[in-house]
Amino acid sequence: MKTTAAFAALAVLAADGAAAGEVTLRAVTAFAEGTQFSRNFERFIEKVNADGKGLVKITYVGGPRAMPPFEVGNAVRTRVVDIANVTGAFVTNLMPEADAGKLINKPMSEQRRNGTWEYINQLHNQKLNAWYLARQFHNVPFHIYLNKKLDKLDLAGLKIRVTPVYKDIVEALGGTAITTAPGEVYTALERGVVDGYGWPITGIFDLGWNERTKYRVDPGFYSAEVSILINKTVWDGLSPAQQAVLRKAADQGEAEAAAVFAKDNAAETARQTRAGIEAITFDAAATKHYLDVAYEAGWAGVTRQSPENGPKLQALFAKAR
Ligand code: 173
Repeated sequence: MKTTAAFAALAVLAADGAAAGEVTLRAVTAFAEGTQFSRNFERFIEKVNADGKGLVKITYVGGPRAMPPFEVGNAVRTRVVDIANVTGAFVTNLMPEADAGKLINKPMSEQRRNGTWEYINQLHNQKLNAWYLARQFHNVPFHIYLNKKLDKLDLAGLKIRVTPVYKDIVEALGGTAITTAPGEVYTALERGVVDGYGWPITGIFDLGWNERTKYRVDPGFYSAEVSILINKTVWDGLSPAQQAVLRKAADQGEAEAAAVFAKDNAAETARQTRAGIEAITFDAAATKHYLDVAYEAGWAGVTRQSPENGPKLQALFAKAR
């Protein structure tokens, strides 16, 4: 409590000085520092700090060692921190629809043109008191990784580590879903508490999970979504020049995403093969069934969590295709 109050007091002091001079924003990431899904944010911070001299500066508090990933949404909402790198699956306690980000796999330039960004931003405003500054990562599919071989698409009897991203697909395929933060996956694999886990195509080597992984189910499905959120009160209090510094760094990250991630996806797939991780594949009909189950279960899950906004998001995303 004490720490939280102290964090908040500092943040208020810092941001209220905004228009006058240089504002300092405190940042956290929901992913381990220096790993795949934080590096983009670390580049963003570097750019803001380079371009923003005298206007805006970001202090990087760090990752899950500083704050548990599932608490990051609330920390932005209550201004315990000012700005965060986080995925929708970690903030569903406040915004159930946030998990739908995994189901839209379109460049942000397109989402900003066709109203998708605006709609999602409004939801963030209302539910998280946050401004949806940038989405990074698209075309970075999720996979189910296993330590037991499958001869058909059936997870019955298997315990799979999930977040909201994979819960519906794992259960639709008969598996037992066990929710954990990424920081608990290695130990869960080591102790045999789980037989596998969901994760994107990239990043397992950063976490050492390759040592505990035998198989990857192909193809991948959906796309990783990791976004930069800033407390809305803080955002509204910034001057146009300060906002422009953040905007420019965010735009650069979004624009670079496609090329950078396509390269990373290919490199990490090859690296998994070299590390002895075997792809489990199925024939065309079973593969189609797998993807159909993934998307049907995914949308059904979003609509179950948010009967009001689920169908609206689905319609918007269909338009984006
Ligand atoms: O923890 C997760 O598996 C998860 O939900 C996620 C989401 C985006 C990127 C990486 C992991």
